Amino acid sequence: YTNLTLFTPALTNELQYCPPKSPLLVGPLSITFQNIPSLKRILKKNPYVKRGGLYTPPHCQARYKTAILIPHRNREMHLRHLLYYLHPFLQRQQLHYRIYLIHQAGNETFNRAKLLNVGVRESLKDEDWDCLFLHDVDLIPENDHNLYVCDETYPKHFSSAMDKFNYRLPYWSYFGGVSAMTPEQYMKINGFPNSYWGWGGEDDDIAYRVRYAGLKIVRVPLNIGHYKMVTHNTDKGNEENQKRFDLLVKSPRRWKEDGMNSLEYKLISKRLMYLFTNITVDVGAAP
Ligand code: UDH
Ligand code: NGS
Repeated sequence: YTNLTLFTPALTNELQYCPPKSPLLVGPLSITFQNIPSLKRILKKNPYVKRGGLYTPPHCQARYKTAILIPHRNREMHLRHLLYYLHPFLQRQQLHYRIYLIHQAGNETFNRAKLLNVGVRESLKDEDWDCLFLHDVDLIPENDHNLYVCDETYPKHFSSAMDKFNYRLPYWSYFGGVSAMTPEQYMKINGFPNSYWGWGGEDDDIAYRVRYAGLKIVRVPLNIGHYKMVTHNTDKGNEENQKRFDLLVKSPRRWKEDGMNSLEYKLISKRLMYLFTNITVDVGAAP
């Protein structure tokens, strides 16, 4: 009698877990960049996405909670392409998810890795995410069997086959583009280095950190990890970092001091936009 009264209401209110494999997946997708979709059109196609770019499957209890962190400045058109494809993609995977844009304020040199550290710190204030996706704005996944879920044990590289590299890795230790870690894995490598200003090298440094921390990189198989890149010109304010080779040499000595444990920034705003959460941050400037 006691058991019944205690458990019956809960049973009727609680949704069942989503199936281990989503029945909504379709496999390879056709991605085109001919028209830039308007935000209004993207909104209309995604009526269940809540403010802040948050989604919870309506008919079942999601098995995973994934935060997508996108470093950003001056790439609004790329963002529209990405949101247009990524929202439906993640919904077909029946994930509980939220898309965060980490926007670098001002005109100082761009710092991708530090923006991602900020994204991790800020997004974990909202929820205990199972998985943190570190996602370039110009990469669109081309197959929805590429599940946006972390590997329980190791950092995972997702963009293993990008069109611009002829659907292969550019080199075997490549860790750029799209990767994902559990918060625990991210803290174990002390996050990303804060000291790479401008283009290049930070992703290689992260790959090194994974090894220093006694972990390794696992990858999505090449036939599934297909990504199409929106082509673009070189960005202003993200010129090649001349110090990157020097920083990479010093990486084994620096990784424990430069990362999440030394992260400093000024949060300017956190706004719940219709299709994403916009975290605007002053990350400072290169010394
Ligand atoms: N990003 C911005 N704004 C910028 C620069 C970078 O939003 O001004 C973000 C964006 O999410 C981008 C990511 O940082 O996808 C990585 O930028 P990237 O320039 O390193 O990589 P991407 O693949 O371009 O976009 C490669 C340009 C090749 C430059 C070659 C220099 N030798
Ligand atoms: C390597 C860079 C990486 C970069 C990769 C692909 O050389 O940061 O090329 O670049 N490493 C160094 O510069 C040390 S790409 O073809 O996407 O422009 O991610």
